[in-house]
Amino acid sequence: MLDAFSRSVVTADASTSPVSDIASLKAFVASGNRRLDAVNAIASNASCMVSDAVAGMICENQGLIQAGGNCYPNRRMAACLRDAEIVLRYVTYALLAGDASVLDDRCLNGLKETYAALGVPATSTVRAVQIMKAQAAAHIKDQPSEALAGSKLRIMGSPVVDDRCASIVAEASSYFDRVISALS
Ligand SMILES: CCC1=C(C)/C(=C/C2=NC(=C\c3[nH]c(/C=C4\NC(=O)[C@H](C)[C@H]4CC)c(C)c3CCC(=O)O)/C(CCC(=O)O)=C2C)NC1=O
Repeated sequence: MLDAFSRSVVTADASTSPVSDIASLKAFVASGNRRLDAVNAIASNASCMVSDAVAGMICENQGLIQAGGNCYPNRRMAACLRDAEIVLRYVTYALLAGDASVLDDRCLNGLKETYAALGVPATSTVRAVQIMKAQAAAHIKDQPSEALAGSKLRIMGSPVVDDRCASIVAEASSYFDRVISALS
């Protein structure tokens, strides 16, 4: 598992050169508090995000909870909720580290094959991950929509920078995209 610092050391070592991307590491340090706020925005809302994403996935495809569906019976429903939570947790680890290797090595490696063997439908999993991607962007920007969140609407109140945290939102989105492409 690597983070932004160990990644730059490993990359430099591979070409037997000194560490060269000091400027990007400097930016990583400078935006550290923003990164921690982003991780907190996801982690503090994780159980709400997971249950909403899986509920949304099922609303759109109710066969999942009927006999023969992969969220039926309750044992599979529980496994599905657990998996969505695992994925979200590893995305927060990658976001904290500024590197996708923890997500790749400990969560996504072999997941597509496991799902194929168990009959877990990839398209439905991808849909749940897409919903979590949208939720994460809203929470990092601290702009969850009233229409979608209803009575569960929660504003964190952490400082939001001018670009509404576009760069950290883009980075978080890239980790969700990584999950989606690993399963597709
Ligand atoms: C640390 C990383 C890690 C991951 C990612 C992981 C995933 C994982 N998900 C599994 C099962 C499962 N995963 C699902 C998930 C779903 N079913 C659906 O219809 C939805 C589309 C989806 C939820 C979004 C289900 C239903 C099972 C149980 C399948 C079965 O036993 O038939 C299994 C098989 C063993 C078990 O049931 O516990 C593994 C290994 N385990 C790990 O240790």
